[in-house]
Amino acid sequence: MRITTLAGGVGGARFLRGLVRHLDDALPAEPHEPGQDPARPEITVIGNTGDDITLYGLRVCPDLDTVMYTLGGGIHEGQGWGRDGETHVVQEELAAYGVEPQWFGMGDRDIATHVARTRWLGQGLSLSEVTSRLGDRWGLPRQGVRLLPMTDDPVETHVVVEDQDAEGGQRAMHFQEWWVRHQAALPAERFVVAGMDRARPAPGVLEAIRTADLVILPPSNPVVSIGIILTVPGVRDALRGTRAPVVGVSPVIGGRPVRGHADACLAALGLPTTADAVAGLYADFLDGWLVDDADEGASDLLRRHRGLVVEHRPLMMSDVPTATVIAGAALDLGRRLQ
Ligand code: GDP
Ligand code: FO1
Ligand code: CA
Repeated sequence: MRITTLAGGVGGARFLRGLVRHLDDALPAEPHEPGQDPARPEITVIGNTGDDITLYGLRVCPDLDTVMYTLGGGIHEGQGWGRDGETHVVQEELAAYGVEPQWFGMGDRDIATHVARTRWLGQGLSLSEVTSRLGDRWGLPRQGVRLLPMTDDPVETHVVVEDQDAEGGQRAMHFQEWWVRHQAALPAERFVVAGMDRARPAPGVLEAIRTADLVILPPSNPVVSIGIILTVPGVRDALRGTRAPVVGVSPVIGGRPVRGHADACLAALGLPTTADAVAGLYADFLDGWLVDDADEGASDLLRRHRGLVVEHRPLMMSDVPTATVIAGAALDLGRRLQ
């Protein structure tokens, strides 16, 4: 069985860890050669690279790294991003030299990932090749996971905000500056992805969607994670055209974004923070939609107007076991829609 997922950072990564755990639990107990067990489903993760940024000359890919560290057991659990057991000597030394920016926290262990990535990119490897190399260290292949960047071409999400002092009354800043430095408090007018006009999907991305047995959208940010992946040329068409059922898990619980600033992102599109509004963004390819019990009321509307199969259950991923149960429910819904 081939499962293809689209993923941002923390929400996507926690769901994927649950998915891997659920599939592991379903495997027979006898030992088997790694990669030899035909019963183990292959999971392809198409990761968002719109968050990527170059800082201190290093290429940083936050969402790819969050997925990689979470699956590899190296994530800072409390934060949801970055490395566990982290120290910050390098950034303190950079601060002593007055090197900016200091608003983006980069730990020493994390920096090693960015140094390795930047070095390999400089040697001519594609981002896909680099991501595969980094993922080997974290045991992704052993878990049946193939992590692909959505594109090998450098792209960056920028946020257009109002600024009376700027020409035209607007200015654009990197997504990370808006999200981390300004905590998404400056109302966003729109999101633009620099470089997307020249971007192509990374090798294997469209094929993974077209040939999947099941496509799952984890509870990732619908605008700046999944929404950005959907703007990669060909991705949306592949989702519309795939024979696989497409099942999504709502990132909104009880009208709240759970964590992060998805509400500010939806507001930029003129949308409320509801499970219904998120499903609307995927309406042209979505077959099944899991909402939280708290949003059950909205599901009637979704069923009647969009012909979606909507089911409800608790969707808070409080720990690995709960994420495992949620991933199992998404898989189960997908299997029933096949
Ligand atoms: P980011 O890149 O780190 O912001 O992570 P993602 O884009 O993958 O996911 C962020 C989204 O995950 C947030 O907008 C939340 O709405 C959603 N989210 C986070 N934790 C949970 C959870 O426990 N349950 C559900 N259903 N959604 C969650
Ligand atoms: N998020 C923050 O809120 N503050 C930070 O200083 C920060 C640093 C950081 C460093 C590496 C990394 O992989 C992720 C980091 N994040 C940080 C999360 C980052 O903003 C992600 O892009 C989130 O996925 C937001 O969508
Ligand atoms: Ca992100």
